Amino acid sequence: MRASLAGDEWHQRQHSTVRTLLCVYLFVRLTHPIKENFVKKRALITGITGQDGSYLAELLLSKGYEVIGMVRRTSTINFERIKHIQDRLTLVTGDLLDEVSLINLLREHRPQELYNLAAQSFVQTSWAQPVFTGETTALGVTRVLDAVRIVDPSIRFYQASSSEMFGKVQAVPQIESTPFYPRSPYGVAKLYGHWITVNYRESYQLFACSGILFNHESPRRGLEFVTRKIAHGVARIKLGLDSELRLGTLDAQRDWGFAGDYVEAMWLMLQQAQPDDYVVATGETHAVREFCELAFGHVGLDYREYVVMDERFMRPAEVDLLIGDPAKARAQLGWQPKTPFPDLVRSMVDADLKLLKEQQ
Ligand code: NAP
Ligand code: G4F
Repeated sequence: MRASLAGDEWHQRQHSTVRTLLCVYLFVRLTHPIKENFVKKRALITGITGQDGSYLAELLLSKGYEVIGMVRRTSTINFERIKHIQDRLTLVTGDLLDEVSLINLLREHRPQELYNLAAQSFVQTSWAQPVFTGETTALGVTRVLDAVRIVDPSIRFYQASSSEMFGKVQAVPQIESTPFYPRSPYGVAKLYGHWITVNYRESYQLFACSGILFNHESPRRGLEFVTRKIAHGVARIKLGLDSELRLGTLDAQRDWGFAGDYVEAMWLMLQQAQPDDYVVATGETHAVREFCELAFGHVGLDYREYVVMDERFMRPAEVDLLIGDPAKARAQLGWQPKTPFPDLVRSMVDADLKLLKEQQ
């Protein structure tokens, strides 16, 4: 009887100790939440000063990421597209041509995600500078991947691949398994970047994804690309600053989407359980001529009165037709484009009209 009472007392004491410890634990958890809950995810973007880099940086900031942007040294600073968010970014110097700079950046900043958007991205220039294009757009990808492998193979990696890899059309619409047939030094370089991404995934088990993105545009597009060239040209003609717009072929067809929609697909790829490759497109195609028709039409003009064909803008080999099927991205990432083609065209013309009026 005495032994059983002592046993009861012992149990009661045990319960009370457990209760006290539980209360202390709950108090500490409530007043000092675990640090991990507050640790921001950190992402590194190469090519942050470009069109896509600026939209991706905005997206990641809105999701609470700490964003590190890699910029290359230039004689004049070129932060036009990111100046509105610059105080929320950490900008660091590095170059795709210099692997040491990439290794040092990863060692110092320890990102969990890396978006490799930097490239010599203008197709026409790739014929004039094929070696430079290969160094940057092809070998640059190996340098970044190798830096990841050396410093921290757990970093999730996104490679900005391109529908230019499909080149000479082998099937319509193009999907992930459509055979590639690039038609420019740029397309060839991107194809190398795509396969080295797949190879590092399979060789070193890196979480490496290749996003095969079709053309995506915005008011932040570089002035040399045809959509922005047309939007800007239309605005200049409308304001009486120019009387004609000189272009190459009007027959080429592209699957044009809005860049702001496409960066979301990049992010989604790195949030999946497994790394994979995805086509990102609208599923619609339009000729350059249709872009002209809509853009000029938006300000009440007829493109046929202003557009002049100019041999200088013809390419040694052309990609005649691109149209992607984003079914895999829709099914697995839950991604779909939100911006209709006519809205995209009109928004680009309106933005250039506004810009030029502000400059007047
Ligand atoms: P973009 O506006 O031309 O931007 C390219 C970026 O790369 C710029 O920030 C540029 O820096 C940087 N860069 C170039 N060479 C570099 C080097 N050696 N080291 C470090 N940075 C360097 O291109 P985007 O339209 O945003 O496209 C982003 C990526 O997606 C590119 O890789 C492009 O090829 C690919 N892509 C684009 C599309 C599209 O339709 N936009 C479609 C498929 C794939 P600076 O500002 O100093 O020049
Ligand atoms: O706007 P573009 O220069 O884009 P392109 O060559 O399709 O490449 C873009 O999209 C790729 C994805 O497929 C990206 F990987 C690449 O980085 C880049 O962003 O030319 C579009 C079409 C071409 O057929 C071109 O020959 O427009 C035709 N075009 C006709 N006149 C012109 C012009 N292109 C340019 N840039 N300038 C012209 O005067």
